[in-house]
Amino acid sequence: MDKTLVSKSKFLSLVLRHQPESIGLMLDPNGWADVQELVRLANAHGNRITFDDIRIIVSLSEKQRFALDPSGLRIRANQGHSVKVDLELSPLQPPEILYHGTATRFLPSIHQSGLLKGARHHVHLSRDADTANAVGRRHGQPVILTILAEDMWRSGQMFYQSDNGVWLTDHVPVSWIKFP
Ligand code: HQG
Repeated sequence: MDKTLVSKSKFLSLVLRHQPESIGLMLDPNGWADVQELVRLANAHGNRITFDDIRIIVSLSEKQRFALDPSGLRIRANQGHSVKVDLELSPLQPPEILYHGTATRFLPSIHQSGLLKGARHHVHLSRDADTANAVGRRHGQPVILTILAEDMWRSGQMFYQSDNGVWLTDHVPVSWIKFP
């Protein structure tokens, strides 16, 4: 994706996950926005974007950050929200092991409180260590934590999977984390 599209994609993340009100956009209770309205409001606020840009970003995003509904008229972010939306995720049994990438500077605090969801709806976990490493690198010197997900699930903790395959849970207590 070229630089212009990357910055347009970041703008979509901002308005569909965190600050729809920054352009006066309304998300429905399940996080959907009307694409035409999004385009109109974005341009009215100086963020140049077209319907075609959106279609290209949705299809090129390697992480499938966004989804268009079957009609193609509505769009939402698949995960990562800080605004309150109900993605209607169904609880699901996780694989035995999941990974969480973080930065070494967060380790003392994680040792104390486990993994916290912070501003997001959930703690984000990955199926593979490479993805976790890339997620951790965004915050500093990366470190990969191994999560005993299936045991945690058997103990009664809920897991969900977003439409783009990210594993989600509320909180990972220290007892289910294997530190390197
Ligand atoms: C850390 C991206 C101190 C946590 C990625 C992380 C992901 C703690 C940071 C998605 C802590 C939060 C989410 C504790 C957790 N003490 N630090 N007790 N518990 N942390 O960005 O998981 O590109 O909110 O380890 O690919 O990094 O946006 O979460 O380092 O899927 O589509 O607090 O964002 O996706 O950072 O990333 P974030 P994340 P997108």
